[in-house]
Amino acid sequence: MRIDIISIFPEYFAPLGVSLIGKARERGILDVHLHQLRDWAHDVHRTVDDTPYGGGPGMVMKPEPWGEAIDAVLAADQDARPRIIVPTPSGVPFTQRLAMEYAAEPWLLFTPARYEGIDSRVMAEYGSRLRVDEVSIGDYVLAGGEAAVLVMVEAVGRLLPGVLGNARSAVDDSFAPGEMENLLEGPVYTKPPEWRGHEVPEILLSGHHGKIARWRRDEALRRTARNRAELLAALDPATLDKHDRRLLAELGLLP
Ligand code: JEB
Repeated sequence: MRIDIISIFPEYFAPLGVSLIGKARERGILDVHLHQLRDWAHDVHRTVDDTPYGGGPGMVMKPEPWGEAIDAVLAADQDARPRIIVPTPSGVPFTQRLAMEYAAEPWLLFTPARYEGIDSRVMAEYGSRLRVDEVSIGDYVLAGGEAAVLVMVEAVGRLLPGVLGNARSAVDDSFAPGEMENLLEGPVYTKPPEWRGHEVPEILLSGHHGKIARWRRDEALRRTARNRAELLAALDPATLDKHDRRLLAELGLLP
């Protein structure tokens, strides 16, 4: 997969050289291209922002540098078109489903902004020619889109074939369609079996794989009920077995 990122802070993306994503790049699974937006601002101060039409606080990013920068990225391959992802607090929620959709694309272009965001005509211009998604990573306000891009590249990158070892597979993830959809993962433990008086739950040491799977599912249901009631409400009743129903009834969570 190719990923292009246009930003006034390309140095913000140094973490993409580290750990899982850094390894994926070394191995040629991920090809990341960073671009300085100001390279396409031609005045002496390399200005990328201006005052908002209609008044109000803050500044808005000018369309011309973004247009030239995006055109230059598109020109890198005449035979392909990237999916464009614009982080914004007013976008559609970034979910595991969207991460999986992005992981199936050959080419992504991220356009993290600063100030109050990008002049909306940039999204209109490219939205008429290619797919442009305005996406939010959560209901809180960042100072710019860069951290959101780091989050999305990590969520997408770990789904690419060959990035996670076969020891761990993305099908076990919370939020992934299937078994764990709308279920949080329960607690995890490693050695030693006792630490500062806290014991590892005995069942995990028992070697009874069937009982362990059942215990883990109970813990996942309990944790989901406690931390994310709205996810529990969204559980497909068809995915609940009789043990699930009994546990939820014990917790007073079934009609
Ligand atoms: C993303 C951003 C700003 C109003 C407008 C702009 C660019 N979940 C999220 N929270 N905040 C952002 C985001 C995502 N994705 C985000 C891009 C930009 C915030 N800002 C600051 C603040 N309020 C500028």
